[in-house]
Amino acid sequence: MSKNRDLPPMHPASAMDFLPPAQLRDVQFTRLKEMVQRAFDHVALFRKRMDEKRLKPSDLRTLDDIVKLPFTVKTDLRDTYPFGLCASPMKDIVRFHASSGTTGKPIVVAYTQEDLNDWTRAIVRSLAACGVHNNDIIQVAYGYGLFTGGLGLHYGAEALGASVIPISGGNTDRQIMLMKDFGVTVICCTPSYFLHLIDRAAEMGVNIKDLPLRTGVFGAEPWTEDMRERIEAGSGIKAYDIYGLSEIVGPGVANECTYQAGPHIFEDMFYPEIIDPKTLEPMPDGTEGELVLTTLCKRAMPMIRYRTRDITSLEPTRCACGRTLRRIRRIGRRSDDMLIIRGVNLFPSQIEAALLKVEGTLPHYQIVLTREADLDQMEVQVEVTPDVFSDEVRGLEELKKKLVHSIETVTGIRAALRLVAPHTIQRSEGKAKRVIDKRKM
Ligand code: DLL
Repeated sequence: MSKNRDLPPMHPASAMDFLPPAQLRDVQFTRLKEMVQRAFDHVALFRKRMDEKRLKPSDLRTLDDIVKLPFTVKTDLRDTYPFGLCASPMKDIVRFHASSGTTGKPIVVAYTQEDLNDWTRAIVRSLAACGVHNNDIIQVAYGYGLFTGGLGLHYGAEALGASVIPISGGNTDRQIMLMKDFGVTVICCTPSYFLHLIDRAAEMGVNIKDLPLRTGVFGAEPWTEDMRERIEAGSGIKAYDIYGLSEIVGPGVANECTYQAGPHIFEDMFYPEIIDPKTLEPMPDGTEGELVLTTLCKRAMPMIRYRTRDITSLEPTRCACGRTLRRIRRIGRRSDDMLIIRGVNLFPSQIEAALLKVEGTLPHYQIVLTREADLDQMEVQVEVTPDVFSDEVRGLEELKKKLVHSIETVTGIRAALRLVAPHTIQRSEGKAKRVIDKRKM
């Protein structure tokens, strides 16, 4: 089968990608004013922060005044759990998604029907930017459910007119069988999972290079140029970077075009800034700092100056594709301790919360991350109390089961668990070293 590498005509939804800069700023400013007014009128926390700064929505005179507005952070979502940041009445909210919070409770995000339509448009633009079109057969192997990856890509791919296989994550052999039998041309999943798919396919006697698959839309976790090269060399496809986060919408905040030169932010919908994470001062394009995003269209849950914790920079130059949208440099690290394991976000404090729910352990634990066959593995080592340690094997097995269950309930991840004797885990003089990350990309 030949791979159709011809680029399709531009999708109408992509027209916004090419707005002249002055026009883009007009759109952004108009939308920003509406967004700020909406948050001020309906979100108590935002109004309180504006009042503390003695600011009113009418104080926004130009787009640059955005820097006067207060920041929003992840703990704001935790503190107002579950619906405290909603700006729409429940009758207008049609969907929730959720992502890991820093402790036992997730953070919740809400969408009106219009929000979902906007998100779908962002995904259509994302897919169209990397040459995906209505003749494509798209395997959506991001998780479906509370995670935004599966459903986000799903509706966008359908709206593009492509044929969607909503297979969700996991079940690798079946993924490979369908990819082959259905003649899948585009796959959406985490980059590490795709590397695993390549290896598993080889074990099954399937060479992905012989299949019609030509494009991968990869994101939800950090990856590198080296990984892109490995993926492309190992599978013969083009690998594109898709970026997003639940708090802002999910996937589709930014996506690479066929030049593969960093994801373009859909700036008419999501206003980007880079700040110094220590001083919180704005930084110019080209300098590395923390990405801050403001939603310009969201109704159910507007996010004003949300600190993503993702470290990147805004490319100072225009992309050769002609899009006026700025690009972010690949996101390699975060300014907080959030880990991403097989695309699932995890804070070490969640593990602590899960362990503390179970009697018999000491508050000394370590999370060891490794990568086997391109898949992340997590082992939690935890010290048990001396009396438990001298208990029979059956008692220890019972405790282990309870801990694994507790971790799974809090984080959604099934970890390997090792009970260790009191005082086995190395003590640190300063901050406890909770995570040993042996994964290499
Ligand atoms: O991961 C949304 C998503 C789904 C993006 C599918 C792309 C594809 P969260 O679970 O809220 O949302 O995690 C968001 O994941 O702040 C980044 O730290 C990281 N992340 C997402 N995409 C990328 C990427 C989804 N392309 C957090 N490169 C973000 C690096 C990424 N990190």
